[in-house]
Amino acid sequence: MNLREKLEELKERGLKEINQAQDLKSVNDIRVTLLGKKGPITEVLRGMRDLSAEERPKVGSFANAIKNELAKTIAAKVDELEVERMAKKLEAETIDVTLPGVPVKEGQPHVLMQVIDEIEKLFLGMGFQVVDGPEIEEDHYNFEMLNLPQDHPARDMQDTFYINKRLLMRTQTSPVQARTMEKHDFSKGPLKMISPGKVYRRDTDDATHSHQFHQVEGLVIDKNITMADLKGTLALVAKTIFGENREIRLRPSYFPFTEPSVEVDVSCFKCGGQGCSVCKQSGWIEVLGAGMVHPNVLTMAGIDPKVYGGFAFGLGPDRFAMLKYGVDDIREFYLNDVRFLSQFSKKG
Ligand code: 2U9
Repeated sequence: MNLREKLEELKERGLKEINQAQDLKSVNDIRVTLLGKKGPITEVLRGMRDLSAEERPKVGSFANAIKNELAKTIAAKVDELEVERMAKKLEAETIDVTLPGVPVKEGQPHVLMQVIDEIEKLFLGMGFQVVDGPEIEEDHYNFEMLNLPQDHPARDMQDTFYINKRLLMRTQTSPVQARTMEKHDFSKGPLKMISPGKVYRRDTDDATHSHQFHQVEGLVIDKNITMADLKGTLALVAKTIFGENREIRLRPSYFPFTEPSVEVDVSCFKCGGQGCSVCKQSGWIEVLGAGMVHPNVLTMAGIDPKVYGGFAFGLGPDRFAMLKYGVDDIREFYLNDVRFLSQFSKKG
């Protein structure tokens, strides 16, 4: 067989193999074996040494034409297989947009946060600021600044967790108010604030006590503040949380940081004041404590009680939520049982 015939045969064999190839890897293997440096065509070309000077260029150009034809066929095959591969891929990845979606379980803020949010919205609307503060607090701000000096008997009611002699888990959010009062610049206007947050008491947990619970305390300090301001503000809180037709009444009480002090009852939202099991037949439910800021508290914060006065109040969102939703055990709020918590979905 002469060189031409050998080349012709290699071409036929190559074309057949290329056309039969099923995937890109096989085509690439064929290319390397057929056209590579150690391949049969190169081998045949080496034999050109023995040809006459007249024959050599002819066979050379014939060999190149074959090489080009094979390379072209390989490129065409590669394109064809690429198109096929892409078509298969697109078919496999087709998304049926008409399939029904997978429902996403939507959560909601914890019921206590919902109550706190509602109170915050109300006070923000009245121009109050919402202030945060540390939960690990200095004895000075938690007690001293609130007219509860060392050994004051009222400290017993707020027994708490001490970190050391100076630091403790705050028993109320009033220290946030004490810190804010100290810094407030009255030339810029009155101080109107609420401080919501977690507080701690060294209590034994039961249906109505938790060692950690929440408070929202409020404070207004300006010239000419009276108990009428206090009563109007708290009536609005009662109506917002417990319903439009609620009324409030004030009873005398005692807190070390306010004088005079009051306990505030709201007319029963269940029976409207007639008497029922919720209000223990009295028509009224105790919901918060309040009073006019004690002159000692103002003085300790560097405010002149002869010029400025104010009112303060404290409420428990836990108690509010228990009343509002008929929850009979405060511990439910802290167990994080989704079956309990999901009942307070805003969507109902
Ligand atoms: C400053 C001055 C006075 C905050 C007040 C109460 C009355 C009160 C409790 C009710 C139930 C909190 O949730 S509770 O445990 N609070 O009765 N709190 S007056 O008086 C202040 C606060 C800050 C500087």
